[in-house]
Amino acid sequence: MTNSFTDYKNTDVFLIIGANPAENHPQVMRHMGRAMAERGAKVIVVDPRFTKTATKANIYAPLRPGTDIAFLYGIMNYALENNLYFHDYVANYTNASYLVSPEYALNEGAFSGLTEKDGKFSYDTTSWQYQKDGDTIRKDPSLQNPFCVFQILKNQVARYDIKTVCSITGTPEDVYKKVCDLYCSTGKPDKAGNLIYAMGITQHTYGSQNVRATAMLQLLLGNIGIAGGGVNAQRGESNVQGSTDQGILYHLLTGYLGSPSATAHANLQEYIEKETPKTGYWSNKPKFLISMLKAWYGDKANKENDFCFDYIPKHDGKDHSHMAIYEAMAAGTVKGYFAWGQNPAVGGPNALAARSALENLDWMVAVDLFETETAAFWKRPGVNPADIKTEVFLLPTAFSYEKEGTVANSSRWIQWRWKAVEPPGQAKSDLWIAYNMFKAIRKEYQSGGKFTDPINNLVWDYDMPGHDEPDIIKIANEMNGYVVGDGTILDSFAKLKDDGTTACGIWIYAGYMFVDPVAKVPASQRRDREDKSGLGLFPKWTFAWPVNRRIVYNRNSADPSGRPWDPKRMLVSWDGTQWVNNDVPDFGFKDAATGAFITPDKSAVNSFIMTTEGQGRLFAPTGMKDGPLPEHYEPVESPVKNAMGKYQSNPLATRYKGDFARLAETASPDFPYIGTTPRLVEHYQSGAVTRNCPTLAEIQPEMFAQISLSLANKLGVKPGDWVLVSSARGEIKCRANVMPVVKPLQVAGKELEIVSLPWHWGYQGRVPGASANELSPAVGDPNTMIPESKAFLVNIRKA
Ligand SMILES: Nc1nc2c(c(=O)[nH]1)N[C@H]1C(S)=C(S)[C@@H](COP(=O)(O)OP(=O)(O)OC[C@H]3O[C@@H](n4cnc5c(=O)[nH]c(N)nc54)[C@H](O)[C@@H]3O)O[C@H]1N2
Ligand SMILES: Nc1nc2c(c(=O)[nH]1)N[C@H]1C(S)=C(S)[C@@H](COP(=O)(O)OP(=O)(O)OC[C@H]3O[C@@H](n4cnc5c(=O)[nH]c(N)nc54)[C@H](O)[C@@H]3O)O[C@H]1N2
Ligand SMILES: [Mo]
Repeated sequence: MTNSFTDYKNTDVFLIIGANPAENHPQVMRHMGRAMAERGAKVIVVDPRFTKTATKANIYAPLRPGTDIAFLYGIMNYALENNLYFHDYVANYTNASYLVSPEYALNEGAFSGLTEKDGKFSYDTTSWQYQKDGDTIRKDPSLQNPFCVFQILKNQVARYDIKTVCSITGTPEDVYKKVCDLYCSTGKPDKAGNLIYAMGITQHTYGSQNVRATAMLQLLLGNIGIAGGGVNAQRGESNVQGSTDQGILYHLLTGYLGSPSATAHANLQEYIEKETPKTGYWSNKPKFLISMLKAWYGDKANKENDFCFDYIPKHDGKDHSHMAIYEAMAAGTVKGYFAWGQNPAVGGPNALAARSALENLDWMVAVDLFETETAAFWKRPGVNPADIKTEVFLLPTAFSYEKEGTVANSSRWIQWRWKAVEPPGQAKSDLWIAYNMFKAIRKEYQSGGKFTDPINNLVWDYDMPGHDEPDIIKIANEMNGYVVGDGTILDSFAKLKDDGTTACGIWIYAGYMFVDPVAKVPASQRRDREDKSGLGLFPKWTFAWPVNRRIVYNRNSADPSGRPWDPKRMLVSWDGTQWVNNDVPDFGFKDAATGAFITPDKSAVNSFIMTTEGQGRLFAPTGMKDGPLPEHYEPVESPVKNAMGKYQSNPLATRYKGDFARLAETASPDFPYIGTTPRLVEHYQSGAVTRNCPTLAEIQPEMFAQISLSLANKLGVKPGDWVLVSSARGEIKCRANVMPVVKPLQVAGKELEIVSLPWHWGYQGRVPGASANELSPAVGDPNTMIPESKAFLVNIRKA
C-alpha cells in the first residue's frame, strides 16, 4: 500500500474495487467506519457480488468479472470530459506533458510493436519510448501536442464512454454515472479518494494492467501521496508482504532487486551497467546489491572477486513461476519439491492436473502444521498409494504464536512478534528447520561436489550456545544492515555504500532493528501510540519501510512551491526557508553533507523518486510486458466476444502445456456461466488451518456454489440441494446456496449468470469438501503469472 490502514480515517471517498475487506481484512471496516462516522466519508463498492462490504456502501456497482479496465477507463474518461481531474497535479507531477514516439499506436486493440513467433506474442517496445533531444525528454507543458501522453490517454479512454462501458461490464448506467460523479469529486485539492483493491483486480490475465488502471485514475485525481488517498492493495497471507520484500519470488533478490541473468550479466560490472538507471532513486542500486552480497558472503566478498557476484544463481529468462513449475513437474523435469507453508493441491489452478503432476516427483517435503492435501496427495481419493513412487516427508512446524520474528503487513509495517507458547510435539520453527537444513547441506558439500564455494562460503554463524534455536536477533540485524568495520547497526539505507564497507540483507528494511533512543528497543519492537499530527501516522509504532515513512510519494501532497494542497492534511510543507514535516519526506529535502534545506523547485520535478523520470506514469514506456497503457480484453474463458478490438484475450497471456492446456472456447454452449472464486471470513485460503479448527469447521462446514434466485429457478434447484459444477478441467459436487448476493447481469443484450465458488475445501481436515480449483484454468498474467482465478467458464446442474 502507498498509505496505511490507520490513514483510512482521512478518506473522503472510498473506491473498493475487487476487494471484500468485511470478510478478508476485517480491520479495514473499523478504520473505514471511523471515516464514515467522523467525516461523513462515502463508500463505493465495485464487485460482481453484493458482498458484506457492499452492505455498508453508499453505492454498490455490480460488474461482470474481468471488466475492471473498462470500468476504470470510463471514470477517467468522465473526469477528462467534464474537467473533473486535478489539472495542476497532473501537469506538474505526472508524465502527461511528455511526448511519445510518433510511431506509437493502438491498432485494433493491440499496441504498436506486437510480434508473433511460433504462436507466441511479444512486444518490441521501441515505439513506446519518449521523444528525446539527446538525453532530454521532449515535453509540451500545454498538454496539447497530439503525441503527448495527455492526448494519447484522452484518445485511449474516449472509446470508453458510459454506454460502451456498461454494455461490457453489465453495470446499470444510472448506477455507473453516480459512481463517476462521486469518485471524481475527489479530484480537488481538499478531497481525498482512497482506492482499495485486492484479488478481484489482480487474478486476471491482465491483472497487472488492472492495477495500472487503478494507479492512473488516482494520478488523474491527484490522490497519490496524500493523507486519506493512495492505491491500497489489501495484502494476503499475514506475511506475504514480508516474503516478497525478502526476495522469495524467483525473479527477484531482496528488496526488489532484479535477479541477475545468465546471458545478460556475465559479471557484477555488467549487471550494474545494464540494470542501474542514471536517474531516480534506483540509481543507488549498486549500494544495495553489494551490501547484500557482503551480508551473505562476509569477508569472502571483496572488490577483486566482484563481491562473490558469481555465487548467486542467474536466471535463464524463462518462466519459473508456480504454474511453470507444475508444468515442468508434469513433464518430469522437476524431480524434487518443497511445499513449504503452501498447499497447492487445493490452492493452485487446475488442481486435478496439479495433483497428478506431484506423482512424477522422486521426493517431496511438506513443511506444515498439518498433513495438508498436498502432503497427502499420494493417498488422495481415487488413487492407489502403491502406484505412486514419490517419497514424501512431513516436517511439523511451529505456528505463528509458537515462534518469534517479524511480520510485515499491508501498511509496510514490520512488526516484531514474541513467542506466546511452545510448539507441540516435534514441531520446530521454520527458522530452525531452514537453519539446520542448510548446515546439513553444507556438511555434504564439504566432501566435494560441483561449485561448492557458494555453499561453503555463505555466512551461517547464528548458533546460540545453550539454545536449540538459532540467534534470531543476529539474523535480524544482518537483514537490517551494519557497518562492516565495527558492526554498528544502520538507521537508514542512505548510509549504504558500494565499496564493501557496509552489509545489508534487505536495503528497504534498513532501520527496523535500529535501537530507538527513547524506547530503548529496536524500531520494530516499539509500541508507542503517539500521533502528534492527528493524521494517524503513528511514527513511533513499530517501523514502516522505507525509513519509517508512512505515506510514500508524499512530496505530491504539496504544490510545486511546497504549500500543502490541503493544509488539514499536511505531510510536508515548505515555510519559505525550511521544510516542516509530519511524515518522513519522500524526496531530497536536505543536503546530506551540509544539512542545508533543498528548495521545493528541485523536488517538484522529481516527486515520484522511484521512476527514472521522477514523475508519475500515466503512460508506461517500460516496466509492462503487455502494453504501455491498459486495454480491455476478455478473460481467456469468456461468454462474450471482445467488443473493443480484434484480440479476444490478452495476446501475451501465459498458457501452459499438457493437462494444463485444457480451456473452454469463447461462448462455449457447454459452459454457459461465469465461475468465480471468492473467500469467506470463516476460512483461510486452502483451509488447512481453519478446517482443522473445530469452531470454524462447525460454523462453515460445507463447500457450496452460490447462485442467483433466477438461476436456481431455471435449474430447479432449492437451497441446500446437491449440485454438480463442471468446467473444461473437471466436475465437483457441492451444495447449492441460493442468495441474491449474485444476480444476473445484462451484457450486450445477453443475460449472464455467475456461479460463485469459495475455494477453501479439499479432501483433508475435519470438514472435507470439493475444491473449486479443480475447475479453474491454468492461464496467467504475462507480468506476474498470477492465475485467472476470478473469471472462467462453468456449467451447473442439479445432482
Ligand atoms: N478470512 C480470510 N481472510 C483472508 C484470506 C482468506 O482466505 N480468508 N486470504 C488472504 C489472502 S492470501 C488474500 S490475497 C486476501 C484476498 O482478499 P480479497 O481480494 O478481498 O478476497 P477475494 O474474496 O478473493 O476477492 C475479493 C472480491 O473480488 C471480487 N471479484 C471477483 N472478480 C472480480 C472482478 O473481475 N472485478 C472486481 N472488481 N471484483 C471481482 C469477488 O467477488 C470478491 O468479493 O485476503 C486475505 N485474507
Ligand atoms: N481459485 C482460487 N485459487 C487461489 C486464490 C483465489 O482467490 N482463488 N487465491 C490465491 C492466493 S491470493 C494465494 S495467497 C494462494 C495461497 O495458496 P497457499 O499458500 O498454497 O495456501 P494456504 O492455505 O495459505 O497454505 C499455507 C499453508 O501453510 C501452513 N502454515 C501456516 N502457518 C505456517 C507456518 O508458520 N509455517 C509453515 N511452514 N506453514 C504454515 C498452513 O497449514 C497451510 O497448509 O492461493 C491462491 N489460490
Ligand atoms: Mo494471497
